[in-house]
Amino acid sequence: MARHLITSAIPYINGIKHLGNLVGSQLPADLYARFQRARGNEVLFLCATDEHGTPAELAAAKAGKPVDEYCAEMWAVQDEIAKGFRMSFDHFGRSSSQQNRDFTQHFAGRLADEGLIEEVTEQQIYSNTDGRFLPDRYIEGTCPNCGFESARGDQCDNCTKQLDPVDLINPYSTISGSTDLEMRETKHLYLRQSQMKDQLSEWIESKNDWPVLTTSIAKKWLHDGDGLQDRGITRDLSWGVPVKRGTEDWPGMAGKVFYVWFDAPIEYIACAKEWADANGKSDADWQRWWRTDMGAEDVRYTQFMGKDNIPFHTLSFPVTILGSGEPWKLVDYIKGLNYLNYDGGQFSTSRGRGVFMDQALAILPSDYWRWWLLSHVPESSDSEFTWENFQASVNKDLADVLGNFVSRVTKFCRSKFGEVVPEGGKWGEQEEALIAELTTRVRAYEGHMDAMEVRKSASELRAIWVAGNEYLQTAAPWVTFKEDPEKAAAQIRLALNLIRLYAVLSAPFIPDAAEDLMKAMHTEDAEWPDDISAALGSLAVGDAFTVPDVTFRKITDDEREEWQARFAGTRD
Ligand code: B3M
Ligand code: ZN
Repeated sequence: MARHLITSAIPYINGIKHLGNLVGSQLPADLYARFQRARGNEVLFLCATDEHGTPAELAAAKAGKPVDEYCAEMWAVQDEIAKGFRMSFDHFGRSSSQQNRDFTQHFAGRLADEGLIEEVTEQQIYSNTDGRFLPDRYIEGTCPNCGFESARGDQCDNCTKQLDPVDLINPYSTISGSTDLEMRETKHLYLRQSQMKDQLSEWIESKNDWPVLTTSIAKKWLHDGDGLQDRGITRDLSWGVPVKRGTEDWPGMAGKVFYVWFDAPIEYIACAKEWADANGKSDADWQRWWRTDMGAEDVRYTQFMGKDNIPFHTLSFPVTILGSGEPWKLVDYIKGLNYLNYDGGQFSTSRGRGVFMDQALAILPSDYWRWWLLSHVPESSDSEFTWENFQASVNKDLADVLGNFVSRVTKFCRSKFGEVVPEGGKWGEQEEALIAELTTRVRAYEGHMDAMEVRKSASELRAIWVAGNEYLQTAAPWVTFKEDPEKAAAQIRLALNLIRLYAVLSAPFIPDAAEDLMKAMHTEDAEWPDDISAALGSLAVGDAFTVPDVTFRKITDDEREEWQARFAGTRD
């Protein structure tokens, strides 16, 4: 039994996420976690909210709430919505947890002891109008790298370059819009990433099985221009993890906090401890996932994230854990995702453009969205959501292919044999051919799922559904029944078993429908079909079933038009 540690990038706390965010990390991570569990492997799947930094402060200010209260409320909202989309997290943590404070301060102390932290007195941008320093998102301006006009102080959304507020051209305060800015002296801690450049390069070079998207972004920031720069890891803010050296005060750093991108990835570790603490487990229980001296050397660790997050996960976070000199588990595989666009433009949280997770669930059950999003995941390039495409995929794949198969088989059986698996007849050539095809396809599906090739997995699964439909069409039990009812019984027995097989194979994509089908078939046998022929004998002669309600309904043209219009503008 293999052991999989799986983390999804932790979403910012500043509001409900849109479908682009969902498909950019949580959803493919959930697919993989569900698949690995279904194969009988041991999985620890973690996610959390990213609660520090300027995004949280700005959103709380906008909501007119104290930031800690705002975060607690939004965590509950995000948790509820994640459940709505059936995210199978073992724990949904919070980066503002005590555990994460402790780890963050611990790592800073270790890095300082290893000589990897430098104290720098520097000039930072201070807003006279706002009476404060303006780190990160408190300032915007033109990107010096690509010319994008609303680059944020910490990173350009357009070209993904990590920035320093002082790099911006024509900067202005995002609190007041003021350009009355000056440089003032302040002291900060810098992580000496440059010291670890060789070690990091070697590590990245060894990852030749990683997606090109991931390694190309990592190598770009390692080698391009001035290469790997040292990074400021503290800020003049009040919300965040207070700067400490381990448990000791850090001289000259009172009143400052760690930079959000320093503590956020550490939450992957802290979240494992939160999970253990919340479930009455011991330290050894989480350490066996994270400490190579405690059993984590045989864990396979996979991270999922959007491409804008790749530099932090391939460079900054590895520097933090490698630099600590302690035996922490390093990531084995990074699945980087591109962007999903919305109807001719970008999804945008700040502009409220696109469909947000709560809105999506209000109009259709999560499986409809999961199927479309995963089968159109922005894997090798950006992809686009359009209502036409959504309607077409749902109606064809889910309603016509899978749903229709289930409905025809169960209803036909009920009318001719009753709601039990019928007796009689034997499998012939057609059945053997189907089993051979399914065996090939299921092995291919497993291969793609293991490799996190999400689109290929979805199309293989669709092909597996189609194979059943084609079998039904050619076997035509409704015709066979007239001359040879025994043969029709054998055909329907196989087709009923296919429904169970489909439920097991499809559960990582559409868990609710899979569960409904299992219930309709009155079975709890969720065993993975290592042997297709044997798997098609799971439901035995005489076993009862119930004709299920409509598994997937079609989206009408009227609905499509209505939703298209409703989501054309921006959310208020
Ligand atoms: N919160 C950015 C995002 O939500 C950031 C990810 C942190 S992962 C440690 O896309
Ligand atoms: Zn840029």
